[in-house]
Amino acid sequence: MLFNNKEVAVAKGKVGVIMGSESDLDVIMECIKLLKLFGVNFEVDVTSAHRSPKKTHEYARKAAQRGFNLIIAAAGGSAHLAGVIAAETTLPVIAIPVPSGELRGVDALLSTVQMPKGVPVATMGIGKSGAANAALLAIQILSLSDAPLRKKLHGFKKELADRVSEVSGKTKKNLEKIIEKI
Ligand code: RP5
Repeated sequence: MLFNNKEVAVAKGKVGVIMGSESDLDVIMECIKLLKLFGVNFEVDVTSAHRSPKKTHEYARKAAQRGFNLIIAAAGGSAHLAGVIAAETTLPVIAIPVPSGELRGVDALLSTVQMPKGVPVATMGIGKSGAANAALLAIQILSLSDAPLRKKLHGFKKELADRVSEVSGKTKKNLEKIIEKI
């Protein structure tokens, strides 16, 4: 089972994972867990488009020369982290809108997804599922030039499908029992 596989070889590419605040970590762990599971190299950092703009610009400018193949940027509030990074690099940027404050991530989603023409950001869904999908999208991009990683993705997909079959089999039996009693 891929989910329990501890012996994963290290993939070729490297991902930069950044978050706007340490308070985003709980959500970002869903991303980090999957990157680790697939054996992808990554580096984590905290930088904010609003609170540490200089560091954020510097990070974006140096990302390619530091060997990153793509950046995953997570932020909440009126999130601008992914957009600011995308403005300064040609690397693909994947955004995770983090739920925080009164609007619970809808603010972060909207401020990230509707980028101006010319500066794309691949925006995931809000929160933990978005964080997991950010990792998977990054892995899919890296797998274009990494056959062993692609093989792991096929295994992952098969596992997802097997689980649905298992659960749907049980649900079907339960439903049949309930219908019989009606
Ligand atoms: C954003 O503001 C961060 O990404 C975080 O999601 C949100 C709240 O940050 P803290 O006030 O918890 O540091 O910049």
